[in-house]
Amino acid sequence: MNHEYTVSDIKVMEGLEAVRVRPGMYIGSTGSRGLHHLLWEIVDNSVDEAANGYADTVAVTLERDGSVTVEDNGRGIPVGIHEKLGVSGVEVVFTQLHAGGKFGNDSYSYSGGLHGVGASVVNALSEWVKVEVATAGRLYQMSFKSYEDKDGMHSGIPEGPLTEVGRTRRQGTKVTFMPDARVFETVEMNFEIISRRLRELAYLNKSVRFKLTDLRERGNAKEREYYFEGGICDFVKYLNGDKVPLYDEPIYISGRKDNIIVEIAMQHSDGYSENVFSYVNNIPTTEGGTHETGFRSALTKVMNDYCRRIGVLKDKDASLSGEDFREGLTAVLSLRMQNIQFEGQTKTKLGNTEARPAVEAVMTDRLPPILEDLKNAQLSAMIADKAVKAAKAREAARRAKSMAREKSKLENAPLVGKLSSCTGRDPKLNELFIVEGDSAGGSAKQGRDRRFQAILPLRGKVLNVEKKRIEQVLENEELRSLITALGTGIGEDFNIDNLKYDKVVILSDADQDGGHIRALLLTFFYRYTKGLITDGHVYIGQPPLYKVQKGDQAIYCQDDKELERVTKGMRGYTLQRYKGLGEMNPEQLWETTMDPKNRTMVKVNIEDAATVEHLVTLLMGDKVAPRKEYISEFADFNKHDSFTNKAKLDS
Ligand code: TSJ
Repeated sequence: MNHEYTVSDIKVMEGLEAVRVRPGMYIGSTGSRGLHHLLWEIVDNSVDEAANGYADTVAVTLERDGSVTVEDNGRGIPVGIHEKLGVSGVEVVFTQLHAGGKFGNDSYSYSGGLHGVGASVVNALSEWVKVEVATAGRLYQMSFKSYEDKDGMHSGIPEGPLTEVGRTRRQGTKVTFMPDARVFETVEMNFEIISRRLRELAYLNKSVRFKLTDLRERGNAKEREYYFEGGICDFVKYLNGDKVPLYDEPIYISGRKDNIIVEIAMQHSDGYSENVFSYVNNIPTTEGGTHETGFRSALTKVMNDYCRRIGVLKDKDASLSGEDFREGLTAVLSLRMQNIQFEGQTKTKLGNTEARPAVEAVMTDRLPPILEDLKNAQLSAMIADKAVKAAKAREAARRAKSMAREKSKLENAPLVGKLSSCTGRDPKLNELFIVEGDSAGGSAKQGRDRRFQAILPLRGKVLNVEKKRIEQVLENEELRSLITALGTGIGEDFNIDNLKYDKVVILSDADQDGGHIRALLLTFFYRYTKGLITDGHVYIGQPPLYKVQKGDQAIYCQDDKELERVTKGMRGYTLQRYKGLGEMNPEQLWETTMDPKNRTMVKVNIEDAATVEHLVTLLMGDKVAPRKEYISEFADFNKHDSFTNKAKLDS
């Protein structure tokens, strides 16, 4: 770490050509994800510079012509001539694959890791790149271009060497790139995705200012700025923003062990769910891993010790379980370390064994004095008290659960009575439609293909599980019939292998009520059967909003935009607007919404757990005021409902 970077440290491995041939190998995909990956590659460099204390501002601009600019006020990419290659550092960074300290073992970099393939990959996959470096009073420029001629494709070719173009008082690096439309299926960057990630980075890198400007729409520039002096403490407050915290300020712990930097912020609320968001080198570790394990085990140990010391637990008492201390806990865990290894299905699980003892050491070292601090007496008592209550509730829940199991055995028949099951027995082919309202349920029952489609009609509102412990969930009839139909069990008992349907489709009206029911169901899935969502089994049916009839021909439209397109220049048609699913007859419902050949369904996909979490608590939590605000902000619950926007749904 205490190593001065020089231009010759940059390692040189292979030519740029490989990148064009197999873009997926370098950036994952050539879809929207891969496109944004280009931006993260560049942003990572600026974040590194800021994390090392040399820059405090990172600005992203979506330019009018579709190019993207990233600018920081750091030291500037080295402009000196590389010893072995004989060209400037800037040229090396943009033309040599795997150039950059990140790939050396004595790397200075803490960011990237998942990204970290470097600026050369961005250059290879861009039509052109322009670089400006301002350093030591001088401004330098260089540009690169990709083109095709009789010899084939040439990518990322310098248009000339790095050139000094004048004097400047500024300092920093500015890179503009034009993603190549010949490579990407889409070259349209998404303002919300970028905004969300920059906000996250701002939380994870306190006191660094992140700016986003969107100039693409003429006369309608959009701007966002993120800056959090409190870092991950502010993140926790934001996540808990709609809950009732048990104490005002999050607990903040930081330390370093064996070259691993550990930062933790945590705060309990009066809710029941546990929400731990972890990151390594700014990368979300959605599947958890060794660092989270260390956090949980240390929290349990330290808190039990504390409870014994203050007499909440007596000698004869059994220790409280970890989950008791995590009831209502929101925590953000951020590590910085080298040579990170990812595991798990989506490669978002930290595998480094050394991370666990490092987190444990920092927690065991720093948490006790905070608990013991007289100023924090109330905080400590609140946590202990909450855990004791949680333990009692857990015991009650265990009893209720086994009762519910017994009960459900007895009442199995009436419970699944509401479900119209399908005749086919292959779960891989079967679909469960959860339909709002009895009349729509009736139409769906008649209209479906009973060989593989089952219907579960919902009467009235679904229980808001966000405000309930598991025993109340198990007492709710509506949810019990759903749980029985799914076959997977819930919570700790959840087992995806027992899922009876490949697709679980929510079918609700395209109005506010329908949106609410959908949000309630998604909340239930999110809290109790998360695997259904992460494995991609949950869908949202998209019934049409309009029917355009001309003669004996009918065209269905999903939304106003489609209606406009379809009816443009058309005359002499009749228009029907469906107020709800109930207005459709069985044939129409089949044709438009259920028939796999015609229907559009949107798959629910949790990409951004922190945002979904925030959203779930915002929509379902105790505080009403922010929820109202949110609902009016997203009043159009039809297609662009909150989950569509925030959790990112893809067709
Ligand atoms: F991706 C990129 F390489 F194109 C890029 C790099 C893009 C952007 C917007 C910024 C950067 C960048 C690189 N910002 N700051 C730096 N800093 C360095 O590369 C740097 C400067 C000086 C020294 C040194 O040891 O003197 C070391 C480094 C890594």
